[in-house]
Amino acid sequence: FVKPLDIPQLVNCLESQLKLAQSSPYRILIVDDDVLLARHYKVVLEHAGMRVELISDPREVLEVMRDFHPELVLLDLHLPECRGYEVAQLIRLNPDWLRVAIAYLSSESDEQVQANAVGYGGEDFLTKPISDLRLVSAVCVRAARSRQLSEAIDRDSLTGLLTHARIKERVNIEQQRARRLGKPVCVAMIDLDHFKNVNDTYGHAIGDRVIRALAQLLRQRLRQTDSIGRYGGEEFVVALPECDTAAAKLILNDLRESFAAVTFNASGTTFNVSLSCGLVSSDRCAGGSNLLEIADQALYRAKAEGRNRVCE
Ligand code: GH3
Ligand code: MG
Ligand code: MG
Ligand code: MG
Repeated sequence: FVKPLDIPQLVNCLESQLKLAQSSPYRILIVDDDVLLARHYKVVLEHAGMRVELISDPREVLEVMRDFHPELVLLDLHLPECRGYEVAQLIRLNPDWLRVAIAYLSSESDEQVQANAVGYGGEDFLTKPISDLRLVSAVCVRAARSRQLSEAIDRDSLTGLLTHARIKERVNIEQQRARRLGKPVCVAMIDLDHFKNVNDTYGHAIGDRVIRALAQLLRQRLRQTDSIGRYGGEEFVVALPECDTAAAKLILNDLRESFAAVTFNASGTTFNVSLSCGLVSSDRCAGGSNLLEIADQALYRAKAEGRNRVCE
């Protein structure tokens, strides 16, 4: 029997962390051979809105991590085949899991043993017995931190837009979703015109300011459901789901004109920068087409035809 948690009391101190979890619950992996106790933890954490996987055999850890993508691993120290710190060490060997938080949860009370375990890669040592409230708050705070870090890693540091890898992934996901829904996704590749001149004339710092200005304009103008990424130095990719070519062309031409009208100040003068854009809609291509490649070809045509234009 699990007594319901005093959620209002929790929410007071965990408000921002719980808010983060509303869109998608935190994923917690518990590795513990004390199945009864671990099941209790699972129920408690699920009651607080998290998703929990439970394993008692440490040999399953890597496989479950690959499928479940936990944000926090709660590790027992004394396991049948090995020690929890060996599992932590194994997880830390794989750079794909840098963003996963690891905390021990064990009845081990020897401080030297605890310190050694933390030295192997777990960040923290929680001790059993642990109250439900303490468990939820400890797990929630660590999972939230892990998610915040993870989201930061996926963002380009100059612009805050999605990184190259993440926008490529988004384009693929949207392409599959478009096929399922029978509604097209439009993908645009945008590149600043004669940007080398901007850097050469006004310096790199001013060039950076221009890149940030375009990022800001894209964020302002596009919908919450659109994806925006910095694909390369002065190249951007946007994915516009549930949008046909005609609508996308209007949006992008509007953006193009707005950006060309932005006046930048540097070295006592003013200047403007234009952009070129290549556009493709998934409903004009075969199923497995590489939309980014086709958008890039359209961008090449926009450059060849004189720049400051949108081509399909
Ligand atoms: P085009 O109209 O054909 O695109 O000409 P361009 O000069 O814009 O094209 P090119 O690809 O030759 O040059 C892009 C320039 O963008 C070269 C590089 O120095 C600059 N660049 C790339 N990344 C950054 C960045 O992060 N900051 C700044 N300031 N410049 C960058
Ligand atoms: Mg144990
Ligand atoms: Mg350029
Ligand atoms: Mg370029």
